[in-house]
Amino acid sequence: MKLFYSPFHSFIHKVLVTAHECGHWDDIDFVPTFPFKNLDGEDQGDAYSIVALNPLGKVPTLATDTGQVIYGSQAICEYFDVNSKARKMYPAPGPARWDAITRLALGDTIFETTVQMVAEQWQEPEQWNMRVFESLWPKYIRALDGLEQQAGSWTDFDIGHASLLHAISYLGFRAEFYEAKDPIHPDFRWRDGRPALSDWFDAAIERPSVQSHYNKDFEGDTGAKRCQQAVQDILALQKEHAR
Ligand SMILES: N[C@@H](CCC(=O)N[C@@H](CS)C(=O)NCC(=O)O)C(=O)O
Repeated sequence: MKLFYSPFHSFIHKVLVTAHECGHWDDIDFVPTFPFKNLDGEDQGDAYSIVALNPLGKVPTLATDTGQVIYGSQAICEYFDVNSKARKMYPAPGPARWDAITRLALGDTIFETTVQMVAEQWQEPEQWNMRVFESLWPKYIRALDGLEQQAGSWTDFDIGHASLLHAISYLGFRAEFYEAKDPIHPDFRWRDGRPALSDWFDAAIERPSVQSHYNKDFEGDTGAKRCQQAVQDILALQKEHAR
């Protein structure tokens, strides 16, 4: 199967963690895809476009060995889990599951809205929509403070935890390494005042599924031609399986 994704490993990817935990890592052909290069249009045009597979043009997008396309990180994680060759990331129906998928929703929303803040700051400061920052920060602070209360009791590692690693690592990355400082919390450090969450994070990132990619450079071909060849391969596979 092929996974179209941004090979940007300065933060943790929930889909990569889940692929690894469920024993699919070695079955995946990772296809570097940079969807935002399609938007700036400067040097890439639509070179990394995957709209022939996914109308949203978003990563992550998975294509199975029969050419079936699955997109949306939640759908991909569920596919990996249902077909797991190792452990399960989604607990059986019951309170533990609702808790896990609620944390999944929380982490995913924090990640996606943090991307929204980053995109806001691609513009000149005078064009930033302050409402974006003003509305999001109270949510993050409430969420992180709530997680601090829970973190000490987490013993398992489920899909909700993978999503939280994704969200928190990206929040931290944005705060520490992005050039444009946040207009409300310019020196934000998620660890401050949250020792239990911080300890949990440090232990969780030792998992092989996180070490598989976190802070490690992608070592394959990241070129647009490779991406387009992979798109063509999937389209050909789909024709073959439609016969
Ligand atoms: N809900 C989607 C969100 C994925 C998403 O927003 N991907 C971004 C990169 S982080 C993207 O591909 N953006 C390109 C675009 O919006 O055109 C998921 O969880 O997979």
